[in-house]
Amino acid sequence: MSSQERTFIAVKPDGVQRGIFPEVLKRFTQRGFKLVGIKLCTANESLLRKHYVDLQEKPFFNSLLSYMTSGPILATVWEGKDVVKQGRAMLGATNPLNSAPGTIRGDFAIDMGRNVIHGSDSVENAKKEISLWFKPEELVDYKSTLASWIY
Ligand code: RTP
Repeated sequence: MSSQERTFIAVKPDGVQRGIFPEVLKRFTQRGFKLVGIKLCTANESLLRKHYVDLQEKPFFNSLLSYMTSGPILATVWEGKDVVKQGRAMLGATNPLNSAPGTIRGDFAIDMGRNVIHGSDSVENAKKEISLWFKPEELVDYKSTLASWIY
């Protein structure tokens, strides 16, 4: 299992405006994952149509676009073993009513249409999403100087 696996985690506009983003950074950092990219940005419709290409036909697609363009998003990239799957587990189920306590959505989200955070659902989608949201020069490569087992 590669310790250089990467995932794309985005704190959605409600998560930024409600001040939940420091908690997200804290949880991923404490879990031992390495932050290799971070920026506060606003997403335009064309980027979101690419990001959510699989959901274009869904009845909630327009409200999803309005939600995701309603304010800044904190876009981040994290690196570490199994980070895609582990990250999804840390997020919790899409619908906060089904998200376990202790997960980010289970602890902070109120409803499905404002569920605080996005995380890539596969290694392949993570690669696509990272290249959609970040330029290669916005990502950093570095190794822990503390120990070889720390990312
Ligand atoms: P995400 O991509 O944001 O991490 O969420 P996900 O994989 O857990 O869920 P997905 O099915 O990809 O849906 C993307 C986002 O669309 C909104 N949504 N609303 N029925 C609804 O009203 C509905 N279903 C999904 C949520 O914000 C979800 O995170």
